Amino acid sequence: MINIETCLTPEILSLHQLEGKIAVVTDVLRATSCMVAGLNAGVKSVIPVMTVEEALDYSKKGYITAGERGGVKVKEFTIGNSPQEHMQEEYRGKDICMTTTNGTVAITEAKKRADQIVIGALLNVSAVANFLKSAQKDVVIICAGWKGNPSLEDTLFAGALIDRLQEECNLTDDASFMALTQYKACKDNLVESIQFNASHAKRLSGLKAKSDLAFCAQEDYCDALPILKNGEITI
Ligand code: 3SL
Repeated sequence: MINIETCLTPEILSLHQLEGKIAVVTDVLRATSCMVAGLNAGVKSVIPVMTVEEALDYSKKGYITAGERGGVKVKEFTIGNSPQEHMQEEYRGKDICMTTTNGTVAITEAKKRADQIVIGALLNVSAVANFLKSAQKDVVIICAGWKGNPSLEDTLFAGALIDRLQEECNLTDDASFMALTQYKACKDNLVESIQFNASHAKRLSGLKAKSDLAFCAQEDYCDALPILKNGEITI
């Protein structure tokens, strides 16, 4: 049996033991959805970094720069944080360096202690579940949330993942049970639940990123399984 726990915001990550475990990091809106969709479309690798300055250093080495601050593309970067941008043909075979408000922060924190980091989104949730079934190691699902707060869409991802693992896992905390219950309550209307109730969906609608919402809320769009190794995310 796999023991699963869920960290609803990186703010309380210090309360979770990551050593010896697989961390599944998610930021459904939109960082990990961009990584999954971009790598699935042919991007070669993604390096997640904390700061704009670090990303600009990578651009001197030929990396494409990607990401946002406050949901808006960083002026000096090549692309922002919309999956549609990351999937463009011109980035096939390219290395991307990415920094975002919450997603890349959660990945950077997780990699300090976890044995292995898997990048999850609703887009690849079954692929992540299948990987965890074969790995048979304990798991911490880390939700990037929004500036220290939990977010509905990341919690729904945690629930969707747990739902797919139910037969072979023990839920070791209340957060996992809460995520599963929430997912079961809205799995038939996932897109609408996120569009109408998630605070970040409202923020993104204001930023004219509405089409990203429906895209990122799709379950199992692909079976890409991005894994972080030596600072680099590849499939
Ligand atoms: O916070 C993040 O990592 C981003 O995904 C936020 S946004 O959707 O680009 O605003």
